[in-house]
Amino acid sequence: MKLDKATIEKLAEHLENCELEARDTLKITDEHPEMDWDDAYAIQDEIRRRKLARGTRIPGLKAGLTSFAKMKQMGVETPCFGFVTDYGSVPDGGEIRIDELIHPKVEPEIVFVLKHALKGPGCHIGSVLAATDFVMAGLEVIDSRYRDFKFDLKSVVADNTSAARCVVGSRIRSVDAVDLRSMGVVMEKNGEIVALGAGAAVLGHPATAVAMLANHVGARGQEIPAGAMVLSGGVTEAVAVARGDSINLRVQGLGTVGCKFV
Ligand code: 0L1
Ligand code: MG
Repeated sequence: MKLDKATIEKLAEHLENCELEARDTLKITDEHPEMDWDDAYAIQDEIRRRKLARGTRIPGLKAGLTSFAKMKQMGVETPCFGFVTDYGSVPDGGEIRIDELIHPKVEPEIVFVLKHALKGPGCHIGSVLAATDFVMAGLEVIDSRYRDFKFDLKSVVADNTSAARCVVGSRIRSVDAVDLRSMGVVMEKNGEIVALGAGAAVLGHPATAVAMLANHVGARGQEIPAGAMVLSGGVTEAVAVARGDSINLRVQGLGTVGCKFV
């Protein structure tokens, strides 16, 4: 690690305030170019600690930058990992207030809910499928706190991988009732198709992203707990939204999920 505890706490407070006040900022590596990956995750962990201390619940974890399209867009080869909050979880068909966000984008996700805890090292697709209770369709609203999306991956990790809101559908399916690789995904904005994909766009199989997350948290002495939901990552590129937009996602075998920006 290159940053001391006080700097990590200061950066976490700054990024969390930007999130809570819907205020943007310059990327933190501008002032701290020496920052390493452990620092980036330590800042994210400190944001999480601050929220837990205030009574926020963390219903799940997320993998980000898992689709080949998004990795190409960001020029990276590895996913990143973050967490989702109770106040960020919106009911299916619910409203999301645009004035609580900076420059939101929406992406389609396949969401896993675990019946058994998962902890790396050594997790693979099989471990994930065996530990999964059911899968659901989901929308993730990402909202990078960085001005004009000028960021690098370490800054994004520190900023809890741009996590902002998520919506999950109500149709649940066991993993053997759907084909997670070939399942089609169609996302519409105001009735127009804006993104199309298939489960395999997420690292060849969305369970791979969950296995990578389990190996990531395992390397840090943690686990994905039983009952947690895991957002396996955007199947397509994220789509920008504005006040008045309605998003509807259809995932083959998993029904629909939607939200409206007000
Ligand atoms: O969920 C994700 O794929 C994280 C994306 C982080 C970068 C961005 O805000 O576009
Ligand atoms: Mg995502």
